[in-house]
Amino acid sequence: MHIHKLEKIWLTIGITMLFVFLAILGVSAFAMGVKPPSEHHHQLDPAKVQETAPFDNPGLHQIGDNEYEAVMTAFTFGYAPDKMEIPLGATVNFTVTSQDVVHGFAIPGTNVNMMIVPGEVSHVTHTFTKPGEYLILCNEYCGGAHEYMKTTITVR
Ligand SMILES: [Cu+2]
Repeated sequence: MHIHKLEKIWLTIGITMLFVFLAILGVSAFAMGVKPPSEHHHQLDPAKVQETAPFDNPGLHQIGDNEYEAVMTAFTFGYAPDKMEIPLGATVNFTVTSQDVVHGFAIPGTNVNMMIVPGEVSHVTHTFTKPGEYLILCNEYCGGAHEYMKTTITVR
């Protein structure tokens, strides 16, 4: 079998690159101890969300002059608490977790848009300067009734 000179050069470069990459991977994994973050410690147990502070006391809590903390839990397929009333002009710090799978937390028309990961607590802050009904919806596919996963907050 005849192999063209240029093909031999390209085969040599390709095989050399493969071994260089495998050597880098091997040295970083076995000699330098680089590994995936599998020992990451979760902030809370998703199965015990209702017993874990601050999620044992969900809802809107005043924490300052016109500043509130909204403690919420996402679940298939909704949010707790279901409805909230926010005073006009208030700055709201949302503290949200999930008790089952990954959910979204987005308020269309604002820059509130975050992923809610079970075991983790997500934070976002927004100041509501316009009165009205605000929709909170899930924008991470989370199961059969994902498209019905929503709630509303009223600013007045
Ligand atoms: Cu969801």
